[in-house]
Amino acid sequence: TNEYETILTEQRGRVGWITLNRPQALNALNSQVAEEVTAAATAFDADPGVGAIVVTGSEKAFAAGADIKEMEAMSAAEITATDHFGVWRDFAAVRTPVIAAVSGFALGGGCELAMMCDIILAADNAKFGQPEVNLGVIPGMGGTQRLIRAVGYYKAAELVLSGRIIGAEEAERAGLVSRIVPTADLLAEASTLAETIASKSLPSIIAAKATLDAAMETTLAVGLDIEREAFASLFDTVDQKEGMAAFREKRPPQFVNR
Ligand code: CO8
Repeated sequence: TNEYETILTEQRGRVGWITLNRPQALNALNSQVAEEVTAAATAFDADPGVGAIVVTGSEKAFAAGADIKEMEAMSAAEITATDHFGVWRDFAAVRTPVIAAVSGFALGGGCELAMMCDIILAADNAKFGQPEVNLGVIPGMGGTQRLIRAVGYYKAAELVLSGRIIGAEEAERAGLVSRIVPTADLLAEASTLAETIASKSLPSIIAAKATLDAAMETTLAVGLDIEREAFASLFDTVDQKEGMAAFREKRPPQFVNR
């Protein structure tokens, strides 16, 4: 399909693909990209035929940040009044698991977009950082908050305060990245992972993501309550009975996603 100008979208089996496509600006995230990525992700989210989403860029750049040229002349009042980039809240609220397949630069808003996803797969050439202090500003799409939750206060503080850019290995050691794969294999690995997730029962996957998300927001006691309730609710699904019967009968389950 090509209803968008700054991204490419495609559904392959039960996986929705969103490819950032502004090569002339290293996929810098302007307002149009924000709106199109969010619209595409929201549409995939609403489609029960989609069980996982992959967001990726080019080999050189996942995304080199928010669009500096678009922001440069803005005033504080304008950023606030237009809720510049508030649309990303709707992207982060997507209930379907989203995999960021990162090759090349994931800087500033690019790193923040990756962190709005549930899983970050890195190509061995991936580079992550929050270089906003080099521009006289700070991260504005979640970088100070999500990076701390991902890598802990001290690592995040060093990166946000210095603007230092890290490679895939350091990002993996820090826990930002779940796995590093050879650059040439990134899309195939992302595809296999997304297909694996999309092959599970959708209600269980949606409940798992919602419960994982809750852990980012709340205390252990409240999070355990949320988990217990979500766990119990799944025993009303056809797929729970099927999954457990299939185990007992030593055969693969046939999930119907309800
Ligand atoms: N915005 C706009 N254009 C960009 C951006 C960007 N973030 N990054 C690269 N480009 C453009 C370049 O201007 C250049 O365009 P042109 O050919 O017209 O001059 C083209 O992409 C290619 O870039 P380079 O020639 O610079 O490529 P190099 O390979 O030499 O360098 C780098 C690659 C190192 C990635 C370099 O481009 C760079 O440093 N980019 C900026 C990285 C950065 O600072 N990112 C943070 C941006 S600020 C941010 O993300 C804040 C988020 C919060 C916003 C929330 C708002 C509410």
